[in-house]
Amino acid sequence: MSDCSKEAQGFFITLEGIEGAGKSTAVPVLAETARQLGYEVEVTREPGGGELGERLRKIFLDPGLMLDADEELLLLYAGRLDHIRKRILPALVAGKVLICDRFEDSTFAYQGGGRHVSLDRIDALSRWAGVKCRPDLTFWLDVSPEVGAYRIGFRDPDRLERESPDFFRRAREVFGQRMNADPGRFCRIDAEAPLEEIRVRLQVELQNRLPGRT
Ligand code: Z5A
Repeated sequence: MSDCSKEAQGFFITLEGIEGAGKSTAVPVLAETARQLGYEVEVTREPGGGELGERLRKIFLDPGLMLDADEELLLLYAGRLDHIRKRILPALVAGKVLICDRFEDSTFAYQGGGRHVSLDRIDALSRWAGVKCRPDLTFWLDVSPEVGAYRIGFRDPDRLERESPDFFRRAREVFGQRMNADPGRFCRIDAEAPLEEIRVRLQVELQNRLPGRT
């Protein structure tokens, strides 16, 4: 775990990608693999994770509300601080593998890329909020907006899912930029591949990257 806390001995994994990329499908595969490697595993998500974050998630995704980008950012960081203090740090200090379905890269992709907030401004907010947790490993499940939208087409869209394909194209672009800026942390998975292929790739990548347990 980078910079989260000196005592944090755990391993922080995040999953990122646009809607319908298959993050929720991948989480149990990673959790099971880490358990088989002898780790205690905790699974969480953003927006959400902590009590405050889960309440704010309902507001954040409510299609009946109009929120501008700054209001979104402040909601996200309020929930994130609570999540870090009450769930992420304690799990990492306890030496667990913590798997989080979305984290800060999503903010840069959606509020930055999608909503056109300058990435420097988001960076400044993150610093102001004192977010020092950096994932050890980020799986970017990369899918086109068309395939992603098709996969989730059957359900009632939440507030973000009502955005245009261009919004998701910009978000996808930012995930790519963040991977290029920090290639050691990211593992890109072709999320349009068959599920079984993705499952095997996730298992192999995790086995290669999780520090051995003695
Ligand atoms: N958001 C934000 O704006 N800023 C932030 O800082 C954060 C979040 C943290 C909620 O996230 C929204 O919050 C999200 C970004 C925003 N909005 N959007 N869009 P979420 O993670 O809770 O919601 P989501 O991204 O919309 O998740 P999702 O649509 O459920 O996607 P997923 O978890 O990646 O996909 P899935 O549920 O695993 O799979 C979807 C379907 O595709 C399902 O039927 C699977 O069986 C199928 N699937 C998955 N993989 C495959 C493959 N390989 N082949 C065929 N079918 C597949």
